[in-house]
Amino acid sequence: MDKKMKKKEVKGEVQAESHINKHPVRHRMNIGKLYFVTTNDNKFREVQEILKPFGILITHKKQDLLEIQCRHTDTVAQVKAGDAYSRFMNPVLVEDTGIFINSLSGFPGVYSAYAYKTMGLEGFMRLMKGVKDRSVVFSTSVAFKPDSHRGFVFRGEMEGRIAQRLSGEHWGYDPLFIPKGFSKTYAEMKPDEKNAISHRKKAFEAFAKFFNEHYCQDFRG
Ligand code: ITT
Repeated sequence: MDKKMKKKEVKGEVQAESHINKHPVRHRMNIGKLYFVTTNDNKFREVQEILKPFGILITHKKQDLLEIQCRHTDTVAQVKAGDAYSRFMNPVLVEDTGIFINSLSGFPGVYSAYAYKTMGLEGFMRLMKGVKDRSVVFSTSVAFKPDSHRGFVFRGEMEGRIAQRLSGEHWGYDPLFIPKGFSKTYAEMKPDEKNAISHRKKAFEAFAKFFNEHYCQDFRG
């Protein structure tokens, strides 16, 4: 990555790193369709809306991807992107999201999907009963892999707290997460309200700026 890009990204809340090699992106290129690979329809819906104002169209590919065990969503997303690229042989976008509860030493973190399926939100409510420190970070890492030898990761985070009771009817962890500066859960917000402030919005906005600066917008979604 060139110095200019690094400096610019470090200033923001998100990271943009080439993990696969250190060559800067030198040329604009027409990348055709951009595949967003996820099994989660809610993610796709949100990301589609977040990218619209940037003129970026995505094509949904529903595919389970390799998810390794490690401590950081950046690494999980990077490996998912490698797997997605080798399956589709096309520029891909993937993401990995985790909710990190401070009083539980970051649990469930990268195991958020597993914990959600096994304990459910009621399980989390039981775990957090009587716990004073309810602070939590929602984190999304987006990995963009335009070709076989480059890869970029962008992260967006939103601090908040675990609600005393579940509220609202959105998907996933939304009914228990109250973002910092608000008194309602993500699930009680309208979709565009959540999209304006969310962890996902921050991560994809960073991706979108990078993409529009370094890659041609001439693709068909
Ligand atoms: P893919 O890996 O196929 O993209 P997934 O749903 O398995 O889809 P993650 O592993 O990234 O995605 O998600 C971890 C968990 O967090 C999972 O249970 C999601 O439903 C949940 N989740 C992710 N983003 C969320 C959000 O914005 N609000 C609420 N829950 C979310």
